[in-house]
Amino acid sequence: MSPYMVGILVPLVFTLVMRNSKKEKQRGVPVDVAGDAGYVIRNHRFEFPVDSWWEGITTLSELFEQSCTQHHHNSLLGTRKLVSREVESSADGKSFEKLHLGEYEWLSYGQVFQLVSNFASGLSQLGHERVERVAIFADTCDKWFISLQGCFRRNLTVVTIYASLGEEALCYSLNETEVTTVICGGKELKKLEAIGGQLDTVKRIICIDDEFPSETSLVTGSNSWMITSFSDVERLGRENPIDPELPLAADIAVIMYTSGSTGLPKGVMMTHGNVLATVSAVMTIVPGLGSKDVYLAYLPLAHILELAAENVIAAIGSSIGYGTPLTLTDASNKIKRGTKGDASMLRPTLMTAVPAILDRVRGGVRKKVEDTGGFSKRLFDLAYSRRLSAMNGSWFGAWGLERLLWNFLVFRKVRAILGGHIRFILSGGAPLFPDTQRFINICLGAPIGQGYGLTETCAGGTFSEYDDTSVGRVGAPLPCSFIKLIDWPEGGYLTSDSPKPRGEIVVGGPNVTVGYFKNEEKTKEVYKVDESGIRWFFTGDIGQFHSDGCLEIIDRKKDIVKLQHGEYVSLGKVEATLIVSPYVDNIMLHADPFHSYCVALVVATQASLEEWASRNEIKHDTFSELCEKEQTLKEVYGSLIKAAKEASLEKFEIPTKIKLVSEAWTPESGLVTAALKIKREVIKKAFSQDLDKLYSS
Ligand SMILES: *[C@@H]1O[C@H](CO)[C@@H](O)[C@H](O)[C@H]1NC(C)=O
Ligand SMILES: *[C@@H]1O[C@H](CO)[C@@H](O)[C@H](O)[C@H]1NC(C)=O
Ligand SMILES: *[C@@H]1O[C@H](CO)[C@@H](O)[C@H](O)[C@H]1NC(C)=O
Ligand SMILES: CC(=O)N[C@H]1CO[C@H](CO)[C@@H](O)[C@@H]1O
Repeated sequence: MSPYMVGILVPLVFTLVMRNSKKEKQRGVPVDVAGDAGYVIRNHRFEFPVDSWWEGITTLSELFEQSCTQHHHNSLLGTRKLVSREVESSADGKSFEKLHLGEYEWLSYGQVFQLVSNFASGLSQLGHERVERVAIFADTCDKWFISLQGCFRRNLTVVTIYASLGEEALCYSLNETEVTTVICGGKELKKLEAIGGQLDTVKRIICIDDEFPSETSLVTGSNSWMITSFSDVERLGRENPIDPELPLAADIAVIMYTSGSTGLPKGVMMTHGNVLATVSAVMTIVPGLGSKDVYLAYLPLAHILELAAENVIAAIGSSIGYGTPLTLTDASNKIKRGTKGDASMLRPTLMTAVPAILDRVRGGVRKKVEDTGGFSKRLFDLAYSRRLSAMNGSWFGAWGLERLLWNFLVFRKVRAILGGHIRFILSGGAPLFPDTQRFINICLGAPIGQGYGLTETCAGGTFSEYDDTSVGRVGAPLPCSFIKLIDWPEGGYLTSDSPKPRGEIVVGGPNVTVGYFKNEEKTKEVYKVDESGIRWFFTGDIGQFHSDGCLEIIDRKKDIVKLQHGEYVSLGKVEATLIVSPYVDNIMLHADPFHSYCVALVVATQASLEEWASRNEIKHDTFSELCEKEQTLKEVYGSLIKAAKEASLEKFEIPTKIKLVSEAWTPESGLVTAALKIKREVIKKAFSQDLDKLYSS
């Protein structure tokens, strides 16, 4: 049968039985919060923010202990055994490490609980005092989770640090929190050694890579550290057990360092109650969570999304299998050819992902389809477009049969990339491209729940429900959050705007963290408690509510944008740097969280560019023609690079592509204010096609 026949027959048969239900579901509802300006929306199912999903449970340690008792024999933590490690070299002489990894080996809830208790006792035996803080600085793995729970059982606050923050930030955060014990891997230990002379408070290192020689001491600068292996601490605790000292809901569980927009990292303090509220909210949004689920863990645990997700899984009796971003699929970089990646070995039902990873999955599938070409490609395209139009109906419509058919014919193979059993993907950290969301929805046949939340709100905020097939929005408030919009008159966003209320997004509820560590000033600036006792965090993001109570992010209050990989770009700063080029009359840098780089619109200075053209005998009739020339673009771009280098901008701050604009931006054109400040939103609209082109070429 040709793809065209399939194309005619299948729609015909299924259109007959297809019914689209178009009635809008109300996902968020307005709520009156006493004595407060702004437009507030809550989750449609919960009248008050949810603190805890579990009766009588107020801390993460209580939750974990209860789950271990209930699910004693279930598998909890799985790690793949290393079969062999090989070095392959490519044609150009570079060498790559390839891993052959075996089956998952599991620890049961009962076993993990024992390890956690032992580790907690071992920490005390090592001499770690009650009031001292522990830092965990390592890749995601089972010992990370065990260490975390171990610290909780002693009411110790755990400091986490993004591995990507860099040396200075690492030094800063360990020093600021006066950490005395650092739990790390062998790789991280090398980094610590390099800055050892500056880490005055660190006394003990617990290395979780077992091959590391234990009971050594290391002198770095004027400091000396005692180094112990994880298994020795565990053994020490097993031989000398002591009673736990459990925390209360208001005790600080984690201080999580994230990149700050001004350079130095900020430590966000989260109580057990905060994290528990987020964990509880996740319980309500993933349909049918239970002990049969298998979760693939590979994102950094220093990220609140991953930390909350693993605590959810460990609370319901299901299993966590560990992997890494470089060994995720059979085709991953570090996987030895012909052996299995983490996903196909584990066959998970649940995953968390950040947009960059999903973009990569989509790119990989697209490339494979293009490379194969022919009938397969046409069939794929047909199936894709059929499913795309079906998405406009509902998820579980009468076209379910057609979905089964396409899944069998086409998408089964795509699903196999992630093991074939995925039923829900949680995406967070940055907004997901609508196209990618659609692609993953269709090819994996699994809904993606997309969240909006910040470390400061303990990842609480909004969440797009599993049956919401719209794209580009971030969903309705989580059960643990109220979402409020407040006027921002300077930016022209008002809650009285019609048809959609717009304004700065403020998140309130038990999920909102207590503030920044040792930074009361900043805390006071962005956290506020209202008359009714609800704690609010002012995000600086601008949003609008749709009629069904879902939120869409439309702008940012400050000219600071977070790129896809988490780096902050201060638009104003970079523009001020680049405008020194003699060819630049005006410039608007554009950056957004969908891309890892930025682009710029550059208004050319006619006089200096004409002079350059005549000097170099570049023929042209009009100035706008000159601006279109490849040579001109190169010359101007070169001058920008020079200015950027002189001001030592970071690589991600330098636009990778520019568009030369020949007409000046004037107040009359409406593109700049009377004071000649650029109006970003207006320019963005006026040049939207050019911007799209810059990103797509
Ligand atoms: C937990 O530790 C913190 C900080 O050391 C302390 O203030 C708090 O009282 C402790 N909680 C309990 C229940 O002992
Ligand atoms: C560490 O913190 C102390 C004060 O808490 C400060 O005096 C010192 O300069 C800091 N060191 C580094 C390397 O940041
Ligand atoms: C889905 O519906 C929207 C409007 O409701 C329309 O703009 C869009 O083109 C539709 N998409 C498909 C693939 O049918
Ligand atoms: C830290 C914080 O905001 N705690 C609040 C959590 O929510 C409960 C009830 O909503 C409040 O009583 C706490 O003050």
